[in-house]
Amino acid sequence: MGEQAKGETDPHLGNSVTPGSDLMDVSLIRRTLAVVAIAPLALLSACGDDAGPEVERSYDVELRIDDSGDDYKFVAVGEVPDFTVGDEVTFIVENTGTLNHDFQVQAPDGDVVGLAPAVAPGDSMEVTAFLGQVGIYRLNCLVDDHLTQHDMQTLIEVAPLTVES
Ligand SMILES: [Cu+2]
Repeated sequence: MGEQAKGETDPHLGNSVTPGSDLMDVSLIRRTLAVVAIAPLALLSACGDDAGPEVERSYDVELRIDDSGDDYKFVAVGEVPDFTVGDEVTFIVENTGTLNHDFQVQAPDGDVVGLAPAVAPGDSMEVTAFLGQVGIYRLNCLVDDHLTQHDMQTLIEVAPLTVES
């Protein structure tokens, strides 16, 4: 005991310049570090152009299985709303068909933003999804070959926010 480690001073101390950073990044980082050094997440959201995922309105949409002979199709009960970015939608899907179905909400970029496990005929499922992107969302059923063979997919279009008049 008592023997101390020798020769382990760090030769890199004081020489930690990161190569490859462009000047704008460096000055931005320096400035923001001084302000929010402890809260990188706050920094991220503060820098977002679109104010991040904020719920503009919430509503339910009821769906059921098509009863006109196509058991592999979700249809809306009543009027289809004008889906708009920022909407938080609770899809209530009643399995009025004769097969098990599940329900997946897929965003335009491919991310899955909602998923309900399969339910038997007569049961219903509920998924709340935040529609944070403009574009085509896909409502899929992933049970067996429902999507791959029977194209059990309903598309909804999410429109940009418009200025209220
Ligand atoms: Cu299905």
